[in-house]
Amino acid sequence: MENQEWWRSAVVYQVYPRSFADSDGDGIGDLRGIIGRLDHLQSLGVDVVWLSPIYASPQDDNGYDISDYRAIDPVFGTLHDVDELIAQLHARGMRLVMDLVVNHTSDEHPWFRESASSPSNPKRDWYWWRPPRPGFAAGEPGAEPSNWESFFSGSTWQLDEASGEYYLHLFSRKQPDLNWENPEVREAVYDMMGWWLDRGVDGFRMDVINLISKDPALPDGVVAPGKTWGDGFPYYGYGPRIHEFIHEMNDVVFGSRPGTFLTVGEMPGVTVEQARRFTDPARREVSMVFQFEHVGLDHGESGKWDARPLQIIELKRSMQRWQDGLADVGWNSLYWNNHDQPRAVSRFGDDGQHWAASAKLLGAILHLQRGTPFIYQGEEIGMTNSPFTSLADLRDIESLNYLAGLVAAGIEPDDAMLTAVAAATRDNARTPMQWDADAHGGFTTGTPWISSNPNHAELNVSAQADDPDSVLAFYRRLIALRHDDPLVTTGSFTMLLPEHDRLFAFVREDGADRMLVLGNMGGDELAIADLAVLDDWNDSQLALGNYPAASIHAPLRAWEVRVLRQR
Ligand code: ISL
Repeated sequence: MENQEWWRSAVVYQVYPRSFADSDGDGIGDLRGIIGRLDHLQSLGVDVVWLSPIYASPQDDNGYDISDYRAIDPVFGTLHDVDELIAQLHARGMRLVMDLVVNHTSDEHPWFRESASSPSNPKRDWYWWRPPRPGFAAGEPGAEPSNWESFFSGSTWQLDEASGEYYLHLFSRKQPDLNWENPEVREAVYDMMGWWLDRGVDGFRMDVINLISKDPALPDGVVAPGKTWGDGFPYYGYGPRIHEFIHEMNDVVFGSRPGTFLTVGEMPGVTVEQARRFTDPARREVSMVFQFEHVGLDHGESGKWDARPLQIIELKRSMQRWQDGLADVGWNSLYWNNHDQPRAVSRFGDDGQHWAASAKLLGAILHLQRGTPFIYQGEEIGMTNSPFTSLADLRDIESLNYLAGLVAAGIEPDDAMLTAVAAATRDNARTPMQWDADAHGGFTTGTPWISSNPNHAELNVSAQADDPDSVLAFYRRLIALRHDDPLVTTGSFTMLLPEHDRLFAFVREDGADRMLVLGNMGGDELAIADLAVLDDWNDSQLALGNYPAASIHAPLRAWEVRVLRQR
């Protein structure tokens, strides 16, 4: 079991190729850039690299709109480069997981081009085509076949003038949704996955995989007060055939191949109960899911552009629910950051006075939970949000569509709105990786596609690489702890003091073998001497901390995390 489920003791590192390292000076990161930086990943100690999409793409959504699954976009390199990356990773004992984006393709994919060419084309049914709503003429407001709102603002339906029919796109209009009801679609996807596995990749991170099964009746959703469009999520978020499709994929693609692959289902809106089913090994669906509950806790009533302060008690409650829910069956993924989220140290920590301590604390209270941790590029050096000050700084389609939608509705974005977008935009995750103090943080010798964070002059890999007190050194220790101490993988999880609004504390346990993690989530000292839970930890050792050792009853300093070990 240990070997079969190797990913339980692994740490995954996500590379966003566009922003990682540019080898040819065109301002866009590429595969040769990644190959040139493998020493960094190896010295960090990660086991798996997950690459965001590098396939041929018009780049409407930075590669999450694929026009050829078996070709590499020239801005990133060639298939030969991928083969070399796989070989070099494997030679260093690391694995490669590819992004699999099969809820939708690009509208420039030949499948969609054929599908759109005529209603009688054999591939018509590979996508979701529908006539206008009865009683409405094509193009008339209200003629959309359902009232669903796109993740990227506006309707999920785009009119095709030529045929007078609409096609479904849950994301941008250049990302038409594949029709998984059609067995030919599924076969084509499974075939393509096999092609990549046969090339040597070790698994897939599956983009919005919980959205692939839609209720074929496409019913209208509830329109919330003040909204134009309805919520289609109940009809595609956990559709009627979702388990069947994911199980079938597992069976067809992985069933006939030796070895164990890592499969990570990215599932916005998934519940703990659903996640138990998806990750129950007996059902053979996915190794783990990426859920979004904890990164939604600072969203206000109208969503991510309407932020509210994180309540630490709510964060603890959410994490505890996921830990408890997947304790006996299934498995958790653990993350703060990915390419869609603002930087955790700015969002949940303190990117000012206590930047380093809070970055380390966030790392420790996440990595020492039960599950597989994911590090997003730059998190290991505590990269922060960027000071976006004008619209011209932004690149992300989600942010740009949102602002365009406001303008279309007659609302001129004011400073408060721009500040809210700057704090929440996905672009915060996408500024160039900060390698050194050179221009653009050493990311490119050209002009980067998105400006680098001005703090690259001080905050970079090279400044931290040899400093034993750096955030980077702390992340190395955290990863080593997981590899050296089986309790981190196997121990049970118990949240302590759930109603304490500043202390994040939990125990990992296997009989007398125990670990206590105490984290002070704030900039003021926190007295803990009178906490009864400490009484039976007197003979413990400090396994890891972000301050010089102190007695276990000493107050926790600003953003201090203390990891105690007892055997
Ligand atoms: O990014 C989000 C909110 O800011 C999410 O709603 C996100 O769109 C959702 O989690 C799905 O994300 C994935 O699929 C998208 C792509 O744009 C994201 O980058 C990807 O991670 C469509 O392929």
